[in-house]
Amino acid sequence: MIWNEPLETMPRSELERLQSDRLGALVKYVYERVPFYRQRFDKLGVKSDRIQSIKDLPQLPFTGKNDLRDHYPFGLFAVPMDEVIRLHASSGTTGKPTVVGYTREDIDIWAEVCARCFALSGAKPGDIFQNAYGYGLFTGGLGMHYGAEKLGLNTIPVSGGNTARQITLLQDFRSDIMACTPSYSLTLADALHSEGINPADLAVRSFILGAEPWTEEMRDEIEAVLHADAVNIYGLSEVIGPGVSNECVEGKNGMHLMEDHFLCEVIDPETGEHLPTGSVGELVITTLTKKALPLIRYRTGDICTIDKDPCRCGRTTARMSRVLGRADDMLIIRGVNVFPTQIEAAMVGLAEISPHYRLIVSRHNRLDQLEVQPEVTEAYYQAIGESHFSPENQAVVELTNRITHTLRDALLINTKVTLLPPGQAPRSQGGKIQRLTDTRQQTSDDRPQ
Ligand code: DLL
Repeated sequence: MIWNEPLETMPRSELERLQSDRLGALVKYVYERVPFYRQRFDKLGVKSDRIQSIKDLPQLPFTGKNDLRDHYPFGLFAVPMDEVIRLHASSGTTGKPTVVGYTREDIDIWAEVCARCFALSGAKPGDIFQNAYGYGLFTGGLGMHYGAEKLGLNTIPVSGGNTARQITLLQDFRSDIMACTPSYSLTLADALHSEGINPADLAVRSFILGAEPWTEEMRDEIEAVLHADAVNIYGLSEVIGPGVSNECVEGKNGMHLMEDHFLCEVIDPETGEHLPTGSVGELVITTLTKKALPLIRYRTGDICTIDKDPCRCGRTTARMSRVLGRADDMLIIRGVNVFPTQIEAAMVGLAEISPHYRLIVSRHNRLDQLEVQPEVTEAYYQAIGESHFSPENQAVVELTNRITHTLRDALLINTKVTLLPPGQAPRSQGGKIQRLTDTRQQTSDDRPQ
């Protein structure tokens, strides 16, 4: 089922005309209403009435997460607060979160794009839908909720976690569709297994999985253990929340972008150059219809490709690949966003350690683990004595524990800390320093035994 057939199967030439019209109106809208954009356009000499086609897009400036932070909390809003009916915020750990606002019209658009996602995932009106994305400031729960109601699903707002209750609902309500993070679907599979429940006896046809990176290998595993389709959904708070794109269950070969609302391009993350269709690069999104927080060329930081070839499901919308990585260095550890700069900032006051460190992210028993390896100072190393510098040494244990607590307070997640002798952490070779090793894509310990 295609939820909005006229818009989702529109010939590309017509779609591009619609996008051009909307882009022209948007540029005038933000110039008139958002001082930040007026100043940026003026500085760059962008004349808002000259932007009339999507071909003009590269002339426009980018917007970044920092711009939202610099105008915290509501400084980029384009409408007065009495027109804003909802606020959400991104899952920042320390510092200021990114705040996003919605007018009534924005909420309707959000419900519309999420309704399309459900149809893409194989849901039909009347299906029972178990929504295991978190309700709250996170956009996952409420975003999916409104889309589900719009499509006409029996919506269960169970929210995230509480696996025993999720299983009870799956069994007693016989949910047809479930939405959660991909890693949680595996936790659920484990719990079903240990309860002796055969997932094939449940009614779920489709799991709608997103909000964090996952792989084709994980899909194979999830589909095999849960006896259901696993489809990918993508989105980000700044742009709307879930609903930017979603795979079709027929193809499962890239996520259909809601291109009448979101104008998407791929750029070179280093140079900012707009890249031809099919290139790997950073996804940049211009919101074509949002009223409260319209964004021009928002840099998502997500690396992907875009494919405009026709899809067998009949939709004409372009498809984005899985998120292949992050352009910046933000890590998502068990759903919490962590920036290496936060780790540095937390450790900077500790006299015993040098500014050099290594980060290792891995996955054990399906849980992400962040290991921080700070290097101790030469003075500390000499004071302990080279031959006594070992994880068992009492002083090393004390310092390790102290750093672990400091990091937990700063990041709100548990990390493993291992001290390195002087000179062992990576140094810049002239270019960008590579402090991070992320083995999550390669580890096989989260595969079925
Ligand atoms: O995660 C919105 C969402 C909720 C999407 C529920 C899908 C389902 P944020 O918390 O702002 O919003 O995080 C956005 O999460 O820039 C990506 O890096 C990552 N992300 C989201 N979906 C996917 C996905 C929500 N399917 C950030 N694959 C984005 C990989 C994803 N990464």
